[in-house]
Amino acid sequence: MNQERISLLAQRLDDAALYGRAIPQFAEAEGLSMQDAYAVQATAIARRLQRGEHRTGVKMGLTSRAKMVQVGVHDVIWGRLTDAMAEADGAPLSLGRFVHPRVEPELAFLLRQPLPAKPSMAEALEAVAAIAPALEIIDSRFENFKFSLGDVIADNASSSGYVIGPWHAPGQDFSNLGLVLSIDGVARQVGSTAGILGNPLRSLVSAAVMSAAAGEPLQAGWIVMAGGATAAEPLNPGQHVLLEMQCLGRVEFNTTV
Ligand code: 0L1
Ligand code: MG
Repeated sequence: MNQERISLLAQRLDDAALYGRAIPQFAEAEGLSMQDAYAVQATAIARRLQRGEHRTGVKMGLTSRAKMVQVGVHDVIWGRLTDAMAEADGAPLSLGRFVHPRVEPELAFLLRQPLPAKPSMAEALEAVAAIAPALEIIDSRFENFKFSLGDVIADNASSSGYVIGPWHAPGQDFSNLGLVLSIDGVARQVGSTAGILGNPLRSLVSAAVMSAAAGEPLQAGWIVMAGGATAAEPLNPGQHVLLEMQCLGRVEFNTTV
């Protein structure tokens, strides 16, 4: 696909995110390859960076069976994070800018050094400065939250916002920590960090491989969101959203219109 077409699709997605308006799927009609889809994603992110946003890291998507089943797409994917997506722990979150937001429980990594293109699990762990419980706000720009693999890759893996809880040294075993996602005091998702590829560290290794292959190796100071440990829950105004994670504590926000 030529760069002109890629730029047009990137603009369509970028506008949909900017104005909170859903658009029809396009991957099938456009004959989008995986490579094209990641090129659309990169071009849409470049538009954000041109507007003054800064790159903060990487998000991994569809890293758990629960997530794959929920959206009917069965491949691990990745997307790019910027500072405009970061929301403060405990702060109100206005839903006005989203199309049909959902929230999911994750584990976040903070890197203290760059990662090689194909790190071992030990090398990946060595690069981690801290880990934290985290909430990802996802929002497909496609109508009815329906998409194919190519669509969702182009749409930056539905990336929309992220909230990071308290950081902890990575000295403890975080491969199987229990977690509960509650909305308005009612447990809506119960799971474990083991839901993320059996061990969230595997997701960090995949992030290193995939982003290095795209010419953007993981950097010191970047955040890597490991992916949803459970299915995502829909968000509506007036909710209190809380993630409690064994050993790592809590992260929360309140939704407003
Ligand atoms: O973070 C994710 O797993 C999202 C990947 C894209 C699919 C979705 O929107 O749930
Ligand atoms: Mg996610």
